[in-house]
Amino acid sequence: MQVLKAVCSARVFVALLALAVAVAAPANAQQNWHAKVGAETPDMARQALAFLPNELWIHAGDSVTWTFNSDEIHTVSFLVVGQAFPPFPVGCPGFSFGVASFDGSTCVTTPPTVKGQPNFTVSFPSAGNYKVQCLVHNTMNGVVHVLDASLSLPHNQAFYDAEAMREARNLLTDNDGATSADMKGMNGAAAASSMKMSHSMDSISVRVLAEEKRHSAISAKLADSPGNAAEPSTRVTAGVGEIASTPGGLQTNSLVRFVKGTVQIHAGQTVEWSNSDPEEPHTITFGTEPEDLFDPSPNVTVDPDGGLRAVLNSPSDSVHSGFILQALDDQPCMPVNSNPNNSIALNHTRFRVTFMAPGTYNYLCALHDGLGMVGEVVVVP
Ligand SMILES: [Cu+2]
Repeated sequence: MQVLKAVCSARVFVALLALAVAVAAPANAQQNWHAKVGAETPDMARQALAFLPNELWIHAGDSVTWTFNSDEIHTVSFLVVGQAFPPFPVGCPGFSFGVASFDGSTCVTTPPTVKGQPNFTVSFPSAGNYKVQCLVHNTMNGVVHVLDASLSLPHNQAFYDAEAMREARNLLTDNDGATSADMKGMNGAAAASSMKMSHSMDSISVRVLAEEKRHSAISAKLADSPGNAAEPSTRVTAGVGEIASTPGGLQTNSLVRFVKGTVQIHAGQTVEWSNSDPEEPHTITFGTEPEDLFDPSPNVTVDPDGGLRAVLNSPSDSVHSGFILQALDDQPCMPVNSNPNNSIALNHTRFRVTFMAPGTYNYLCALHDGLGMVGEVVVVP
């Protein structure tokens, strides 16, 4: 009984102490929280398309400051329930700069932003659960839980800082098994650092290896049948990615590189590029970049299987694949999207080019060459 009394009075003491602390630091003091937008390896090849962390618990009246942290563009956007998902160049329409307030009634978004550009601070006056979304990357989102000021919060800023680092590391070390030697645009030190982080047997590497295996089986079959010069002799993976999830929402990692993108072939042979990234579109662009990056150049045709095709007669020729990308997935109970440019498995994800003349053909992704996404086709007689 004495013990119980002692425990009880200790509890009362702790409770009184907690009350004293609560009085000393009023629950309604407004706090400013911090989170990051995106992360990347030093060579920019691996991109974490993610809010880091992507789940926060704060009090009504608090604010959150998001710092942009990658050379890939992102937005911090809070949309209104029921509004049409806006294209990122359009915004809400319109954009907020520097500071904004969100209570669920009026859309707020930054313009597309990269590392080194101004932070974005959003204050949340009302309790509620608010989804944060990147308008550039559909599979990049999170949630801010805004609690009444009388409730206690589960985590402090130190927890969120550690969580951001942990999530970024998990996304950036998800290696597809490719080495720096497989990719142009990987410089020595940066390549070494990303190699150090690699672990070879994760699901992405399995995916790439499986695809390579399938390809070599096809090649063996084609070699038996004559007259298939238009069939690809060489295949290049134009980007690889993977969608991950926390309880707060989706995060995506993308390898923004042409894997084994420097290839040598004979005149008359064909190279096929294919995109294995669920989120990032890429282009395969030779020569002059067109104004319209989204659509293929006029010298591109469509194969019966939906793959795109072109023929280059000289290293000075230009051709642009347009966006090679996976479509967004269809949602249960929503109308299935019949637009072939925006329904799953019906997008152009492959580009085939036949090279007629010897020479060196340099190419790039018109969207990501700034991140180092370039390659080279050497055509020998
Ligand atoms: Cu790209």
